[in-house]
Amino acid sequence: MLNKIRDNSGSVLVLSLWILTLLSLTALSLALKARFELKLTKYQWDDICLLQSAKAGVVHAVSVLSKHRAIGYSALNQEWAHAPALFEKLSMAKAKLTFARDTQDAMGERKRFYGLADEESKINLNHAPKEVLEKIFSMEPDIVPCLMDWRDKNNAVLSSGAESRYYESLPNPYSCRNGPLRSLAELSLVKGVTPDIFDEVKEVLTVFGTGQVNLNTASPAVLEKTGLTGSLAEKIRMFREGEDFVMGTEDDGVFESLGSVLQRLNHLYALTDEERVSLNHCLQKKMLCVKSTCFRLNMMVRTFDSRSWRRYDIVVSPYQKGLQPLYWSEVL
Ligand SMILES: [Ca+2]
Ligand SMILES: [Ca+2]
Repeated sequence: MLNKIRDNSGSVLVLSLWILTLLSLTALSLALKARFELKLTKYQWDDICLLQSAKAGVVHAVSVLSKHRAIGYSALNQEWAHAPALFEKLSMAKAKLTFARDTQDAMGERKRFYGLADEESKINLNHAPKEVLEKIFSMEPDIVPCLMDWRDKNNAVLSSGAESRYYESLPNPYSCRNGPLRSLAELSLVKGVTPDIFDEVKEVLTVFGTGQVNLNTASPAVLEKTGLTGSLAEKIRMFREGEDFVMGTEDDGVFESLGSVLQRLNHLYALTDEERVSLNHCLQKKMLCVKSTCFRLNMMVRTFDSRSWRRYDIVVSPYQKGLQPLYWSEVL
């Protein structure tokens, strides 16, 4: 009898220990879940703060650009292009913002500017004539008719081109745009454009802006692809750099109007006939400008404790569309 009572006491003790263990595990699980949810809420709160701060950043950038609205030209020595006080370490809403633009000079040296980039410093794929596209895609000329088919409204195939019939026969089919490209990434959908070719050309291209190239901001490589001779593109670079040989400083040469370009260059450098012809050709074809209309914001946004961050790629057209961005993408 005594043994039976001892056995029962032992079983009750083991059962109690099991129940205690189960209760402890349940409590631990609830604590972990509560902690996870708290953390999740913090990150969701961070997301909201980062997005709101990025929107405040767009308002800030447009307000800086609006100071230049009445000036007849856009140049790299204006504060939208580089002003650390305005663009390097900003505190807006609930986060820190940095607007940076990385460039590479002719020697391959990289330089960081704190400011915005103008889209008219690049060639617009939606407007570039065939002769310009042929210079850009000289490594694979068949891309030119394919790209022209991609952006024209019809489904008539150009020689060596491709329309929807081709794209819809692919293993992962899609339709031809038959209209303007909406982002530069769309170029990689065009027949013949491999990842290597895309990487090779992406730095000189855009799908935003008027289609004209700004003589005050475009690189010599872009100017040459637009149709100017290589030697004239170099003379324009030297003129813009000024006496300190640095672009984006006070002594920079600036073209205030298209009408003054030939006179200002000729005053400093003796232009050859070939250089004059290339300049006049581009001017007559209305391929050049001195004022930009679209600007790109490469924006890094961090929470004040640096726990969360986002990088945004945004394009605005402040003189035409105001605050509403033409393009907004989170860079992963
Ligand atoms: Ca088409
Ligand atoms: Ca300079």
